[in-house]
Amino acid sequence: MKKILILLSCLLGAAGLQAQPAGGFGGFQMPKIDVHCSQKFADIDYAGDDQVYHKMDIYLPRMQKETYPVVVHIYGSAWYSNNSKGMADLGTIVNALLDAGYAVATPNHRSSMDAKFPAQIHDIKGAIRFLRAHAAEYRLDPSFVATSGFSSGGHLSSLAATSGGVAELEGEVGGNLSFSSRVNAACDWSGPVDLNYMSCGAAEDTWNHAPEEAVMGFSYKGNEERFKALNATTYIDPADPPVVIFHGTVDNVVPCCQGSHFYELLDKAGVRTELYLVEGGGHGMNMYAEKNLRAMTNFLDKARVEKGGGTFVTGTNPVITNIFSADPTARVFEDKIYLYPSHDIPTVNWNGDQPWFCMSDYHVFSSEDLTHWTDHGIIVDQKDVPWGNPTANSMWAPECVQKNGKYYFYFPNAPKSGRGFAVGAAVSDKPYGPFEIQPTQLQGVMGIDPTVLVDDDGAAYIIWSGMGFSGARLKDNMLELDGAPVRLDGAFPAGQKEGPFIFKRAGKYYLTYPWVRERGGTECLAYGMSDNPLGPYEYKGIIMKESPTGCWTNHHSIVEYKGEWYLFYHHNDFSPTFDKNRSVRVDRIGFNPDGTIIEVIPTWRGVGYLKASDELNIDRYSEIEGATVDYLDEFNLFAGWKTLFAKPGDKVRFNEVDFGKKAPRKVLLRVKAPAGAVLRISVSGAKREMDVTLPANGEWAVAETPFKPKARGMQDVTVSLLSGSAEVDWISFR
Ligand code: FUB
Repeated sequence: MKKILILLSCLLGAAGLQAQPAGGFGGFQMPKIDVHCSQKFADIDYAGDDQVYHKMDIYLPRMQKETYPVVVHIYGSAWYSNNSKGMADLGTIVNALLDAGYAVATPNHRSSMDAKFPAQIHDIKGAIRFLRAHAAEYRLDPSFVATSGFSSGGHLSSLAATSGGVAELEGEVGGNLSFSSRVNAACDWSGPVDLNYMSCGAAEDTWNHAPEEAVMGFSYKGNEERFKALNATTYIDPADPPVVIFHGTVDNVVPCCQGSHFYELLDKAGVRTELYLVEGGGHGMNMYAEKNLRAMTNFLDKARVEKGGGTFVTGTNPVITNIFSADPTARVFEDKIYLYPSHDIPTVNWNGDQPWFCMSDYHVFSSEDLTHWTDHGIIVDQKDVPWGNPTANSMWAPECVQKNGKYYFYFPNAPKSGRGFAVGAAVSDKPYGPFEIQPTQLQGVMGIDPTVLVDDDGAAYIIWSGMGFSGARLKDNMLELDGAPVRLDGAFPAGQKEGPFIFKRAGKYYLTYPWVRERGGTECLAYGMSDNPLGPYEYKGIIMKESPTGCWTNHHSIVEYKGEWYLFYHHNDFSPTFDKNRSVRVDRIGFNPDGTIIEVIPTWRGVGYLKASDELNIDRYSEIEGATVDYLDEFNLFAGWKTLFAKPGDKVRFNEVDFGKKAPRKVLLRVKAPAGAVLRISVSGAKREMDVTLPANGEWAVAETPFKPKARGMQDVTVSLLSGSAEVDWISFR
C-alpha cells in the first residue's frame, strides 16, 4: 500500500502538544498552525523501514507551479528527538519558504538514543536522495534542493552543505544511491557547527558537552579530535554551496560565536556566505522577524539564479520576474535579444532605511521571442574586480557590445582607492560569458552609465555620465580612449541627466537619456539627434513621461529586433513602496518619417508573443474598466498579480493572443470566487461569447469548462463579470 496521506487542508491541529511560544526553544510552535500550503503529503517513509524516525512530510506552496524548488527543513532538539517534524518552525521558517514558492520537506531523523552519529546525517542525506528520486511524484525540482534547520537541525543542515561527497557521511538510508545528496544552498538557524569551539576560542573549555556526547556516544574530554567528525566546519571546501547563517547575539544555548566562526571559515574558503547576527536574538526567541525570513528566502532565490539556467515565461511587463533588475541594456547577438541589466539587491533593513542601489553583480538574460527568458546567471561579481572595492555594492548601469568576434561588457564600479565611480570592462567570446574582467579600469573615464556604439565603419565610441555627458572614441582594443573626451550635453535643456544611451538609425545618431525636467520631479526619458556620434546633439523631445508608479529613475536602451524597435526601461513593479528595487520592462517604440521618436506609453501588456494555451495573466491588461489589480501574495510580490472583478460590468481586455489554426475546446481559469460568479469570456474574432459559471469556492482553484466559440488566429481576449465576484490569476485556452 502506498504510504502517502494527502491532506488537502494544511491546517494542523496538534492538540496533544504542549503549547510553546512560537519560535521558542526547539522552534516549536503554538499547537494550531495555518501552514501556507496547497497540499501536504504526510508521513512519507523515506527509508522504507516504517520507523517513525524515517517519516517525512512534504508541503507544497499555495502558488501553483509545475515543479517547486525544495528546502529540507530540520527541527532542532539537541539531537534528542526522533519525531518533531510536525511541530517545529512551521509558522515561521516553513511558512516563509512556502510563501516564497519553495516546497518544504520536514524529515524526522534518528535521535541520539536511537543511534549514534553519523546516523543523523545519514538520515538527512537519505531523505534528500529520496526527494530527488521521487521528484516527479511530488512535483519537486530536483535541480534545487536546499537545507535549513534550527539548532541541531541547523547543524545537520550545515553539515549536509559542507560534506557533499564525503563517503563516511553518505550512508545508505533508503537506497536511491544513484541520486545525489548534495545540497544547492543551506540555511543555518542558530546551529552548533563546530563542537570544538563552543567556548568561542577561550583558553579553557568550560562548555557542557552533554548533547554532543550523547550523539557521539562517548565523552568529549580526551576525545576532542574524534569530535571533529561531527563538525560542519571540518568538511568545508571551496566547492560547497552558499550558506546563510542566522544567530542571535544573546543566544544562551548555542553561543553566537558559532555563527560568526562558521561565516569566517566559509568566507576564507571562498564559499559564498551571508551572516545575520540578530541583535537581541535568543535561541529561537526574536529570531524570526519578517526581515530575517526574507533575508533567508532572498538568499535562496539568489542561490537559484546563481546556478544559472533558470528559464521563465513572461511576455508581459515586467519581463524579468526572478530577481530585481534595472538599467537594461538590450542587444541583439546571435539572433537573440540579450539583456544586460543591473541587479538591485534588497537590503536587510526593509522598513524605511534601506541603503539605495545595493548592487554587487550582473546577470545576463536572453530571449528569442521576448516571452521566454533565460537567466544565464552572474557574469561579473564585485568581489572579482581587481581594481574595484569588493564591498561597495556600486555595480550600476552596464553596457555590452560586440566587436571583432569579442563581447565587451562595460560596467561602473567604485574603485579600491579614491572616491566616485570608474568604468571597467570584461571580455568574452560569447554574449553570456564567461567574461574575463580586465585588470584595470578605463583610464580617463570617471563616472557612471557607460554606453558604447560600434559604428558601421567599425569605429567605436563610449559615452558616460559624470557631471554631464562626456564621450570619446575608443581605440581598436576597446579598452582605451583614443583622444580626449568631449562634452555632449551642452545643447540639452537644464535638469539632472544620467544614463545616456547612443544608437544609430537611418544614418542619424540618437543620444537618449533620463532627465529630471522639473525641480523636485522624477526622471522622464528624452533625446537628442546628431549627424555625428560625438555630437553636437540637438535636443528633440520626450520619449517617455515620468513613471506613473513614482519610480525616481528610469534607465533605458533602444534596440531593433526582427524588424521592430523596442524600448527597454525600468519601473518598480515588484517593489511599490521602495523605488530602488526595480524591474525591467519593454514596450514598442516608433519613429516619425523625419526620424523623430513617437512618445512611448508604458503598458502592462508589453510586447511578448503569447499563445492562447499559455497562462495569460490578464492582470497585465491592455484595457481595464471597473476591475482592479492587486498582488497575488502580499509576502511574495514576485508571485505576480490577480484581477479583481467586484461588480457586474467589471472588465479587462488582453490583446494579441495567438489562437493558432485549431480552435480550443476548453477554457481554464485559475480563480477564487468565495460566493460564486459568472464570468463572460469574449474573443475578438469569434462570433459568440461564452459564460463561465464558477461555483462558490474561497480557495484558489483551476476551473475548467468546455469552450464553444470558434477562436482562431491572433485575437484580443476580454473577460467581464456578469454576476457575483471573482479573483482571476490567469486564463488559458486548450
Ligand atoms: O541603477 C543605479 C543608477 O540609477 C543608474 O546608474 C542610473 O542610471 C539610475 O538608473
